[in-house]
Amino acid sequence: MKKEYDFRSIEPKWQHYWRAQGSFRALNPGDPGFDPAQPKYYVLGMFPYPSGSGLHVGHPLSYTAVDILARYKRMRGFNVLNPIGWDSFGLPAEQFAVKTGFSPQALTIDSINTFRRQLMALGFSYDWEREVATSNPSYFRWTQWIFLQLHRAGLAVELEAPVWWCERLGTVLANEEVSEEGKSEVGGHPCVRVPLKQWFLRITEYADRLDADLAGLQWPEGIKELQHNWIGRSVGAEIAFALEGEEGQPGQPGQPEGQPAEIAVFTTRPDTLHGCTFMLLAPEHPLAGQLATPAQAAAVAAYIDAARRQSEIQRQAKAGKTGIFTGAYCLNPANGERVPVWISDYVLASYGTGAVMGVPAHDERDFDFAVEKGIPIREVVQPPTPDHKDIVRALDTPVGRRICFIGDGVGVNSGPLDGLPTPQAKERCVEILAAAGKAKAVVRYKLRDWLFSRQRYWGEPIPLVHHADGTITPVPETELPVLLPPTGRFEPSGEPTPPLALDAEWSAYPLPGGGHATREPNVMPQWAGSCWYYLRFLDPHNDQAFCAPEVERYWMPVDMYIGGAEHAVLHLLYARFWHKCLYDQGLVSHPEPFAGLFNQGMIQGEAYRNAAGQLFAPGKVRFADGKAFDPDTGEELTRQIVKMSKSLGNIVNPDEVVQEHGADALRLYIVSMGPLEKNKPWDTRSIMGAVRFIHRLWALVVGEADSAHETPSRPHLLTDTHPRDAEVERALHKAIAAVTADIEAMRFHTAVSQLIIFVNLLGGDAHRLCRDQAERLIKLCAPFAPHLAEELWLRLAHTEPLAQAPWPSFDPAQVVETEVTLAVQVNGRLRATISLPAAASEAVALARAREALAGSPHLAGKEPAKVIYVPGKILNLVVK
Ligand code: ANZ
Repeated sequence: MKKEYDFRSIEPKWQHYWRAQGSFRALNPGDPGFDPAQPKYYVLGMFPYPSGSGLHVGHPLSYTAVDILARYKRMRGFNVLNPIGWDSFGLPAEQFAVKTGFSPQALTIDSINTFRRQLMALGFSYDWEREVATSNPSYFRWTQWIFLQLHRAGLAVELEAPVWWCERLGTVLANEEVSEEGKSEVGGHPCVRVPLKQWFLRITEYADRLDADLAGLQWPEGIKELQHNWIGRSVGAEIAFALEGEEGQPGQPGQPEGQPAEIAVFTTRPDTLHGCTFMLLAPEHPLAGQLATPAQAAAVAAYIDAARRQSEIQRQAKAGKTGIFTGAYCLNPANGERVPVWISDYVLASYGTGAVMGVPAHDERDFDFAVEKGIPIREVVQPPTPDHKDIVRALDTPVGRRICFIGDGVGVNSGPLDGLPTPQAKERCVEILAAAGKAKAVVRYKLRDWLFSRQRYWGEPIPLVHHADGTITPVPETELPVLLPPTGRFEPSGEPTPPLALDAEWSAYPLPGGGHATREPNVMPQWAGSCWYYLRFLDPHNDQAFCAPEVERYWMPVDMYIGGAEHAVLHLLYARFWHKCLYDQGLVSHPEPFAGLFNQGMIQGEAYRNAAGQLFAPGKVRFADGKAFDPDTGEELTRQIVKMSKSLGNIVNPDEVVQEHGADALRLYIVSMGPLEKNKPWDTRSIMGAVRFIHRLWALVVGEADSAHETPSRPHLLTDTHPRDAEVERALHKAIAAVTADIEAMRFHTAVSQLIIFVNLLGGDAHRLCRDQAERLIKLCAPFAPHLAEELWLRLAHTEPLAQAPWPSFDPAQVVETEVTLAVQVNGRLRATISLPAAASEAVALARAREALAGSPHLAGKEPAKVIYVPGKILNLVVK
């Protein structure tokens, strides 16, 4: 029989017990036993995408953090909601299905089973009754329902937008399936972007509120800043340039249809209008193809075609600016000058108006373009000093020195704006032009409307129907969910269409009066399901509504949301957007979903390097005396911090760690690695610190007892008669105070050190602990090492589980440092140490020092010439 702690039998025992007892069930208003007086705490870890390869160590880090909070808050008397589910639609399952012939459904179920088993083995206190998966029809029925509410509110619109199309493969591809060079990941075939009708959600309608409401959130400042920049509010003006030959007749009869007589630009620098020496259109601008003069037509068409083959990101990242002159001119509304119209792919069709007034003297991209194309550069804002830091380019040209100054200065060469400082010049310019109907002040956002349709199989079908007359109607709510056809494999059609359109039987939507309409063939993006899952967790089995209103009112908002910083922008912004739409329709009670947010850092990998630079995975290394060696050559190796990667073989599989050391050891180690928010390297050997701590605690409470029998071997812990050690008692109060404060502040690594310090203070002497001290110690450990804590609790002959026991309290009086040790120096040399109250006066300190030094030669009855006293730190006596 084993004499030490046997996590292999004890951990699964408690996992089954908690499950069977429903220890972590959260009660909703209306449930029998629900106590409305209890405060609520909703803690949520970002739910995982159940990939085929199982959990990664990053998952246990954030989920352990969630679990510590959940267990702690439960012990503090909160009604805690700690749910888990699966973000189970997505591209990898579909790609795997196409490759192997398995259905994505079957694959997803397999992956979920693996993830569930792995999370259960870590002892997380989830309410498993609330498990959801976004790919279950009972879930996505409501994703579709919410989409219909957005559609009804006019927030879903159908527009043409480019998709990647690969002629050779005969399919539309996702961005992730196309390389940066515009080749398909499979086979490396060339791809082009072709326009297709797609659905957009009008998130830009909410840009202002998404930006302004960040202020009220308890989120890391860095994440708020990222969202703020992503939304990218910019204040400027829209200015109209008439096309040459069409001045003064916008919208006049006789004008060719659909061709406006002017080009509108968006600018944040209207004050630089007099310095505009060219006009730039995005290749996708409606006028781009129409303006070319006959001489330029072929070159313009070729340029536009080439631009289609590149993504916006590629176009913006390109070194060097390219462009083509259309041969046409427009007129500067400020001074009537002729301005040549160019097309360039550094102008984005989707931002502003898709047209830019080129001001090379004050915009660096325009400067580079003008230099490249030999366009004049005219200074219209004078820098405050000749060597100002905002002068970002300088070039000597045959016609003189030209600079690019992007800062604020004073207007020059600008008629009525001359002499005006930049802020006033901006206002004045818009005022003058607005009076003539040629400009208006506008606010623009970087944020674009959300491209919401995907030409995939493994997603939620968009529940709309297209009719022969071109109208689009929602699928009646009673017909939801719109299910996927049973197979995900379709023969390529040779046309850029979504795969669902190829299933004729599925596509045909029978009309009540006979005949058929066509189902919308696009599916939703993976983001859709995660936009509202935190709401479904509240009421996951409700088949009348996505969530009952009284339940939503009780639990929302989420008090603490924990996940990776990679979701700082898209997921968090999309979820906030949906939530605000639901709020506006009166379907939720609070305008924001996540009151608190915390981003955990990444866990990095380790590797060992030899002199030649070759890297070894930790498993391939021999360790001795705290050093690492190449097992073949004996060469000593140095430790390196690297990314975890399959090729190096240094990916840590949580299953293996649990099998070898147990879930509690993994949990303790993973949160003690360092601050939760920091990136930190996994260190295979350091987990032994956690293992030793567990054994030490076991030995203190149980000793040599046979772990197969639930008997304690520390009889003194079963009675209340064992004497209480005052020093231990004081240290315990300090530990309780510190661990409590650390958990509240999410400093779990220092909380664990407090526990270790306390246990080490006992020096392995179990008899320094009495029963109620052991109990409080076990409770303190419960959030971190719940299996061990639960077992020790049982060994103390408790019949009620620890999971529901109250958190220990501390006496503040015991926590203050009453006595401190003070160094006494004479003429700068340490001569004695004395013990005295921390706040003792100088007179008291001096009297104690005299006592301590009585009879020593250092003071020898002399009166000190000077006394330097820093309470709690030092007493220095200067003796002549
Ligand atoms: C003229 C000008 C002169 C500009 C100058 C800047 C400096 P933010 O602040 O990011 O909103 N711009 C407008 N639409 C564009 C598009 N579709 N693609 C690429 N660039 C575009 O930037 C607004 C500025 O970005 C605008 O102000 C415009 O250039 C450019 F001395 O207009 B500016």
